Amino acid sequence: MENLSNLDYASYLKGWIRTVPNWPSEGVMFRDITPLLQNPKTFRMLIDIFVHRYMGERIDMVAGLDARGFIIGSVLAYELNVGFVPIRKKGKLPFTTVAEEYELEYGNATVEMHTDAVKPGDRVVLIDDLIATGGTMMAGYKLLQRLGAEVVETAGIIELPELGGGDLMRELNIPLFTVCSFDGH
Ligand code: HSX
Repeated sequence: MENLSNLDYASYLKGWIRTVPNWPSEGVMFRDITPLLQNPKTFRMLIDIFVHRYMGERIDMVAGLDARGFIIGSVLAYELNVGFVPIRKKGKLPFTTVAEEYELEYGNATVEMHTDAVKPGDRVVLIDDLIATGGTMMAGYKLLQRLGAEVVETAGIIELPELGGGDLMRELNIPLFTVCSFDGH
């Protein structure tokens, strides 16, 4: 049986992230978290890292970004005994929404949130799987701010430093926590 007691959890979990070269396009190294989620032990360890980080804080809500942010965000919210709100890609939410457009490498994207998803003053953790350019996370951050919420921290599993999103967010004083980072695109 594996001895987990002396383990560097972040490095261990990083080892469960699969790199798929040239997907979805030539030259891209896709960081695939499905092996990490598939193994019940690593899934639990991953969630526990976030739970331990926020369980001593006053948190009112977890917001998750479409789509992998839903997987970890909803479990985190459940464990923290708070509600979960989805921030979705354009056109998926049925009620009135606020929207934020952001730039992708080619073109634009829009994320939306229900106008009653959070209340002014709510303390929110915003979560996604990965920060590359930071565009998605910052769009979610702006939506929450527009509704008057206080984003206690933005959180992810992976940061890709070469794409600059993490540095940009730190420059803008947007609090960011990630479990691990990968060099190379
Ligand atoms: C990927 O792109 C991830 O799941 C994130 O939602 C997003 C991160 O890219 P970026 O907006 O930081 O460039 O699909």
